[in-house]
Amino acid sequence: MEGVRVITLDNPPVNALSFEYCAQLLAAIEAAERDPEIEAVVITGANRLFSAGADVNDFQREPPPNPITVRDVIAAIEASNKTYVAAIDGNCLGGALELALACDYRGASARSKLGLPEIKLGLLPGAGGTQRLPRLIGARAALEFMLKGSPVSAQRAVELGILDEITPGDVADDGVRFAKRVAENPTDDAPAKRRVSAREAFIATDVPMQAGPYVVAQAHKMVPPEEKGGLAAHKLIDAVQAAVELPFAFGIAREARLFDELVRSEPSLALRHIFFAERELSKVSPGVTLSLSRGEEVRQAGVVGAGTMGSGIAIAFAQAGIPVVVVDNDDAAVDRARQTVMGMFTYQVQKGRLTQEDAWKRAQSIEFTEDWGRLADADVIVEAVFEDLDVKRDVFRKLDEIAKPGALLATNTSTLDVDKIAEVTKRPERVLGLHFFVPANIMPLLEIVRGRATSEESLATAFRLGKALRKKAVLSGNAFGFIGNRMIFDYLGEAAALAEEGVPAARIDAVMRDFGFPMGPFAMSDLSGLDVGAAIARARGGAGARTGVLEQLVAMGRLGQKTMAGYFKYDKSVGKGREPIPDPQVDAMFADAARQAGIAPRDVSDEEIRERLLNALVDRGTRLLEEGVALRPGDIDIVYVYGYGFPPHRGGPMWYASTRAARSAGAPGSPAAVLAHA
Ligand code: 3H9
Repeated sequence: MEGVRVITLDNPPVNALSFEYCAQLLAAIEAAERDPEIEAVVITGANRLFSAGADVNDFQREPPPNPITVRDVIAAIEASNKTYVAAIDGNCLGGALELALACDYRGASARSKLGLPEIKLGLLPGAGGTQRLPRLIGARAALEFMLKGSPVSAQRAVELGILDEITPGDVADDGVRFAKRVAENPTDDAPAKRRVSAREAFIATDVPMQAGPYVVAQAHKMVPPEEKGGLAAHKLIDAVQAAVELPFAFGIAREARLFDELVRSEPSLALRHIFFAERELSKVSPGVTLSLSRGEEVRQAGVVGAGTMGSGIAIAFAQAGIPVVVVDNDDAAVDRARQTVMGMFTYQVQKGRLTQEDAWKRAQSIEFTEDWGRLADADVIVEAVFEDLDVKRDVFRKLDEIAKPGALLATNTSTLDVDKIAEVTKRPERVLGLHFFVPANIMPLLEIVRGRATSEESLATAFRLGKALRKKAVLSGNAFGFIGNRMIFDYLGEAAALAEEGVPAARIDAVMRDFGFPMGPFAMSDLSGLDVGAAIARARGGAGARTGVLEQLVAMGRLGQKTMAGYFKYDKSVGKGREPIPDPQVDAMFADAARQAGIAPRDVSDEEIRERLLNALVDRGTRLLEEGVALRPGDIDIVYVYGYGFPPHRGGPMWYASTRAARSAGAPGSPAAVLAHA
C-alpha cells in the first residue's frame, strides 16, 4: 500500500536478530526513513514466527568490530517520526518483543506467543524491555512477566496491555491498513506516534508510586539468592527499579550495563550451554540431524500396566492430546489408576490450568480395559509392568501378536536389557526403551534407549513422540541403568562411602542442597524407595560394604518415605511427612559397617564432600561417553538437570567439570560477547 513500507524479518529458521541480520534490518529502516513517500513502517515476520529474539550464538563469540545489535535497530525506530507497527504472527520472544515494544502499535494473530525469556538464559531483557514494560503495564506486572520468563498467549498479552489488539485477518495486511489510517488520520486516541519511552513508569494502576521501594524489596525476597541461581533475577529487579526511579535514557544505560555483566556471568554461560545442549538432542550422531519428519506421528497410544508409572504415562499422553488405551488385568490397580487420573485432572481444574470441559475430554481419552485386543490400533505401546525380565518378555510376545505392523513397542524398564526384550519379537527394529521418570506426567526427562536392532525410523518416531509429550528426549545406549541411573548408582555409592568415613548423612545431604540440588543423596534414596535401590544394587551384582547399610535398613522394613523411615525418619507433623529428620541410629549403622570394613573415621571438609560426589557423576559420565552409551557431554547434562535436580545454573555435571579448571584459576568460562554500547 502506498506510503507504508513492510519490513519482514526473514532469517531462517527463527528470524534470530544476529549482528549480521540487525545490520540488514537497520539498513532497511534507514532506507524507509530516507524515503519521503513513506509515512509508516510495518514490521512482521516470515517462517511462521515474528522472531526468537537476539541470536544467542552471538553471546558465545567475540563480537565483530562495531557490531550492529537489536539495540541499534530500536534506537533508529525510537528516533523516527514515522509510525511503526509491529504485526506479529507466531513466536515473538526476547529482543524481538523489545523491538515490538519500541513500535507505536502492536497487533498479533490469536496463535501468537509473546515473552521475554531471557531469565531462562541467566540474562535480563537487554534491549529496553526492562525500561519500556514498566512504562506500559506497570512495574509489578512487568516484574512478574519477566521473572517468570514464560511466553503468554496473545489473548493474555492483550489483557496485560502488552498488545493493542488481536488481528483477525492476515496480520501484515491488517497492520498496513491500520498504519496507513493512523499515519494519515491521527486522532487523540490513535496518534501517529506513541512512544512507550515517553510515558511515566508506574507500579500498578491501583498502587501509588511511593510503594515502589516496597515492591522492589518484596521482589528481591521472592527470588533465590544470587549464588543459588538468582543472579539474573536480582539484576533484573535492579533494572526495573531504575525504570521506576530514573529518566528513560539513564534507565536504558543501566539495563545495558547489567545485561553485559550477566552475559559474562557463570550462571548464564551454564544456562546457555543447557539451551544449546537441548537443541542438539535430536541429532543422533553429532553433525547428523535425524529428520524428525521421518518419524511417524503417534495418533493412538497404548500402555500395559496401570501402576504408578503406567498411569503417569497415560496422563502424559492424554495431556498431549493423544488418546491412550491402558491394559491391566488387576481390577484394584485399574481402580487406583482411575482415581489417580481423575484426581490429577480435578487438581488442574482447581488450579485454573484446565477448563472443566478440557479436563473431562482428557480424562475421557484414557481408556482402561482388560482387553489386550484394544491395543491393535496403537501406533506406540509402552510396557510399564513389574521390573522382571521374564514378565516383560511375556508381555512383548503378546504385544508382537496384537500390535499392528509398524507399531513401536517400547519398554519402560529402568535397568533391564532392551535387546533381551526385543529378541522375543519378530520386529526387534521396532523395539526400544522409553524410560520415563516418576511422576511421568510431570518429569520433563525421557531417555530413549536404542537397542542393537532399533531402526532409525523407530528412533525418529520416538523423538517425534518425545516432542509431542513436551519431554527432553535424550538418546541412550542399551547399558545397565542407561545414563541417569547408571551415574546415580556411583553417586549414591560415594555418599555411602562418605557416611562410612564418619560424615553424618544429614551433613552430606546439606552440602549437596547448598550446592543447589533440591535434596541430598540420602533423601533422594528415601524418596525413590530403599527396596527399589537395594533390588537394583542386587541386579547389578554390587552387594558389598557400600550397600550393607542399605540392605540392613530394608531388612528392618525402613523402605524410605513410604514407610516413614529410611536413611532418615519422617513424621506426619513435620513438613507433611516429607521432611527428613536425622537419625543417629543410621549414622551408628554406618560406623559399624566402617569398623567391620576397617575404615577409620576422618575429618572431611564440605568441599571434599561436594567434589567427591560430583566427581562420582563426572567419572561415570566420562566412561559412558567413552563407551558410546551417551553421545555428548551436553546430553548427560540435560539428563541431570531435567531428571535429577542438578542446579541448571551450574550447567550439569559435565559442564561443571569442564569449567572447573577455569573457575579455580579465576578466569572466565568462555569468550562472551560484550555488546557494543552500554
Ligand atoms: C535476547 O533476545 C536478548 C535481548 O534481550 C537483548 C539483546 C541485546 N538464537 O528450539 P528449536 C535455533 S536473548 C539463536 O529447535 P522450536 C535453535 O538453536 C534470546 N538460535 O525450534 C535451533 O537451531 P538448530 C531470547 C536460536 O520450533 C533452531 O533455532 N530468546 C534461537 O521447537 C530451531 O529451534 C529466546 O530465548 C535464538 N534466540 O522452538 C528464545 N532460538 O536447528 C529461544 C532458536 O541449528 N528459542 N534458535 O538446532 C526458543 O524458545 C525456541 O527456539 C522457539 C522455536 C520457541 C523460538
